[in-house]
Amino acid sequence: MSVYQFNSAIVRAPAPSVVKGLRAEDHGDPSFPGIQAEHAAYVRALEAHGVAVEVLEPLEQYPDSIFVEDPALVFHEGAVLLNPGAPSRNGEAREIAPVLERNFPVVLAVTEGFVDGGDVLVTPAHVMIGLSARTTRQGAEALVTRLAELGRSGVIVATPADVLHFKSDCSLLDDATMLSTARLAASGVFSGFDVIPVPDGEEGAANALRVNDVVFVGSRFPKTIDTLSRRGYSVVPLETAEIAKIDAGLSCMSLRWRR
Ligand code: CIR
Repeated sequence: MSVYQFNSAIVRAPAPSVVKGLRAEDHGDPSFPGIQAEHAAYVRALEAHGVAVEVLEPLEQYPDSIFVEDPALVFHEGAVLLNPGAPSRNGEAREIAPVLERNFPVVLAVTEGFVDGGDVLVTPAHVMIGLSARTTRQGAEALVTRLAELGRSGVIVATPADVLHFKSDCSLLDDATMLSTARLAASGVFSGFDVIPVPDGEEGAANALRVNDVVFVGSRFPKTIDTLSRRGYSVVPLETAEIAKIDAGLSCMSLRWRR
């Protein structure tokens, strides 16, 4: 079973406070109806491709809580509660803990250091953990230990400077192929993979999402869509212009696993 075969997902509906979500550079607040529309289309796309989606209640006190990928990591065999590195997001782990308890036979936790799920890339051989402004070495080492308890191998890698999350710059397209920005691929971290570089100027497209037989890609990135289509991938373009204003892409809005 490939690591991108999913039949279950958890998402969280956006609260009005999402327009105040964290961002590295301010290009103006996103629109709430715009984010709702992008989120709804994302949920529909998951469902259309064979994924049963549980939609959690919005959390007004946590503007970024729509990005459920960051406080947890999930697998068929169990879940890991993470420890988000942004102070305004740290409480999201406590909010999602009961949801994990309800869905997974085993729930482990990272309690030392900090880890955001956006820095965690699951590949067939290893779980890659990118050190970043959100993920500390202590947190990454704790996650490697938790992963070993689940029978998985974790490797700690670097995230390019000034990039929010490791997965802001890459996504797994199939068992052997990685979509990556040139800046991340240049680090050599994907040796052993066939790397498809995202075209210049479309760096934001690197956070795509393989789901079963399709790849979700931001519809703002025509060159990437063309490249992947020519390589034989079945691309589902999704609007991301509003969530991009708060530094988000397509992996961050769900936790996905094979139940
Ligand atoms: C944040 O800065 O935490 C949010 N505004 C964006 C989180 C995106 N998460 C992800 O890529 N996994």
